[in-house]
Amino acid sequence: MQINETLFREGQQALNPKYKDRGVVFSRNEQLGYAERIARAGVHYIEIGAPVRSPYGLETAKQLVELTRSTPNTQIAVHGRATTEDIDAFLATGATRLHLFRGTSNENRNGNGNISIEQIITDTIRAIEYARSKRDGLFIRFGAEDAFRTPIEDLEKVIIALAPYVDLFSLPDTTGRAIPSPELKLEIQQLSVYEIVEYIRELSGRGIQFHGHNDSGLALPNYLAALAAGAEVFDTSVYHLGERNGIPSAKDLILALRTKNNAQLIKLLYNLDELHRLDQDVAAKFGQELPPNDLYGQNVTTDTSGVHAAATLNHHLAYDANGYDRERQIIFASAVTGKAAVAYRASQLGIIPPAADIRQNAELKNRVMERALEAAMRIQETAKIQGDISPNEADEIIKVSFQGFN
Ligand code: HCA
Ligand code: CU
Repeated sequence: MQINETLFREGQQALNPKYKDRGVVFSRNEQLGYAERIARAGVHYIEIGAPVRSPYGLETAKQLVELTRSTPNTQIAVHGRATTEDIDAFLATGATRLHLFRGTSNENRNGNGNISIEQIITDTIRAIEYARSKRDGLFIRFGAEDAFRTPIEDLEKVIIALAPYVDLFSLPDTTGRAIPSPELKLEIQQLSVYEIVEYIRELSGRGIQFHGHNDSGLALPNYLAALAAGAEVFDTSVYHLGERNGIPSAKDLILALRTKNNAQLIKLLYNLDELHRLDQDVAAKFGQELPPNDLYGQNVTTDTSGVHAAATLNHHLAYDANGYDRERQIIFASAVTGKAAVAYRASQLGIIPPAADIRQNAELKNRVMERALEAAMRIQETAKIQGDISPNEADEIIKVSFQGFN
């Protein structure tokens, strides 16, 4: 599996999260800084838009290409249309990986000048031949934009005609309405990611790239379906930035794929902490914080309810199927605090013996739990009455409840 990070291409098509009346822009310095970190985190390709008629953009692109000369596992890919203008801009950057795209669905073709499928094929072949005549050793990919709303006969025509000319096909779910697998069809004519990826891979004999927008909240399941069907390259964008509600970040994709069995391998290949920091830093550029329920946020390793906290204190993986490599946090100031969390906190505060000692002494344990239950109930009640409770208030309740305990 390889990751194609599209922050500087798809990401710059996003609405600016801070001002909401303008687009996202990354300066040259920001791009160089982020690119270096993206490469270090284990990402394979960084996609940029073809710098057409932009001397400044061209210089930025050249510097990005230059930067990736010292990152052997990461290359710059240039995204562009099948026009001489875009191909020339691509060639000028010095990059060797070209990501061509063209809308193939009826909706998309209607919106883009009613171009025919035949015309798309002719233009693309001409552009590829032109690019290859100018430089050897190019890696060329074609993306059938809006692939999942493209009638299958049209998609077949494009794929069969272009297969001899390209190294890779991308199947983007541009409008985010694809479903992962055929059993999940809501309408007869809906095409699932699994079916299309598998079919086009076999038909073309080429590798498949997948790019899934999250309009229906199905982006990650769709990525998993594409992987299961044999896709090899997956598009991501830091902080999900992209048209509308964007595409998954590399961190989210990796977390969706991570299991107990492959966690070690993933750790070797990717730096999740760095990918998380990238999400955080790009969010911060727009004055935002990652949402509290971010897939790698603080919340995912906390336990709050009495049942959860008690189980986690007994076994640290009781509520962790993801193998997060960090210490879990027990929340003891809440409306659902239980006695185990309170006892744990009381030990931390030093007002009762350490947990290990209590565990070995049944009589002591009973007495601790009696008081802890009383404290937990008072914490819950206070939280409900006030509509909130701070850790300090909970600590006070715990201290009072254990007064005179020995
Ligand atoms: C877009 C195009 C794209 C292209 C993806 C690709 C999409 O919306 O501008 O070329 O692989 O979602 O189809 O991002
Ligand atoms: Cu897109």
